[in-house]
Amino acid sequence: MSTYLVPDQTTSHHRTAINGENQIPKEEEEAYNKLHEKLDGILATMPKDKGWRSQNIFLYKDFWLSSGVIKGLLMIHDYFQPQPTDIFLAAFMKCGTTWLKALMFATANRNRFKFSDHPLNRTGPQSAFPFLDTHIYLDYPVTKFDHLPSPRLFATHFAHSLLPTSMTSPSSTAKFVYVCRDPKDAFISKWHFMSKLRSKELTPISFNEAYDLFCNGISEYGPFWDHVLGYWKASRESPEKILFLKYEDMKREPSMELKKLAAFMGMPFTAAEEEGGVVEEIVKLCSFENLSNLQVNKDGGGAQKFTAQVVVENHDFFRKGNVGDWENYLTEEMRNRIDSITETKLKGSGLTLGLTKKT
Ligand code: PAP
Repeated sequence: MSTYLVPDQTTSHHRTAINGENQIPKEEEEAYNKLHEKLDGILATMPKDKGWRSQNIFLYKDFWLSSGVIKGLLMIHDYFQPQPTDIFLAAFMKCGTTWLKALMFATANRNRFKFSDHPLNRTGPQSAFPFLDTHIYLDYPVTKFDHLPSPRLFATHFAHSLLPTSMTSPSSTAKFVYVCRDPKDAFISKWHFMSKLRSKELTPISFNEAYDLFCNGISEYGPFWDHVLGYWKASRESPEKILFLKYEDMKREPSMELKKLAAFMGMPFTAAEEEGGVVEEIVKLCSFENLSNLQVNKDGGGAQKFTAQVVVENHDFFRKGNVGDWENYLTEEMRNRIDSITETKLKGSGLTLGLTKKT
């Protein structure tokens, strides 16, 4: 079974068919096979470039994606049925998904679990709710997510424009929480992470090469700036549908940002909860210090299966958790290049990102 449900949450059967265990409906299997043919056809015609983890990534509708997540995207379009109460956590890679996963899960379930014996402390945030991009197909042939409690929570790295309008249109009541980060820190974090995941059969990707690719927008789910701008513009148009957060603000004022998050999710903290210290309890539970020291997040403590080939140790989602670590890696020239791309790309949007010194 997939590991995305915290054990206490529900143990009920949450997929339609599992190899051999259940009968896979014939039509579903045929549709799945057709989708694979479609994927092969699409990949054969798409521009490709160097992947950071795998050999190649493909330019699909203006964003660079691995073949695995393109399959996930096609499936989201073909099979995923959003519910009006769904809340999606969206982010470019390495911008705060792990942290927000913990915060959103703890906030949504704050009346179900005791902080002294919280399931997040046993399972870690990765298992709290599904990563839509790959969990949609992890349970062969298609996961329907029927048994997730309401509101269903999902994470995705897909750009706003790639997702189906059933999820993104302002008329759908499903919500998005988007978290972004200084691109310099996102780059450093991504280089460390992807270097670990990179297939040992491929030559390692050097720091300078990754830097150039990143600046040119070529990295999984990139270009970074287009990703951020898509959600930023949508959040300006429909602030009730998309909450736009910054990692740096959350580091500076976690309680304030958490209150914003809870109100947006439709679950504002009551005066009694605030007086009772619930906000601080959640901040503490979800802090880098607490989560990174859990047994399940230590080296060898547990892992997440994203595809048949990609299994990531929980430990690898925690590195330093700081703002401004880029200063330890980038030369003045490198920093200026990223900052000037950011300035040019975001010009006139009303958004600023990462142009200030370390906080
Ligand atoms: P993902 O894209 O693979 O899901 P994501 O969780 O978005 O990764 O980002 C990981 C970054 O968040 C890491 O940053 P670093 O490499 O600069 O250290 C990780 O350390 C950091 N991180 C993980 N959990 C927390 C947390 N609870 N608080 C603050 N930062 C965190």
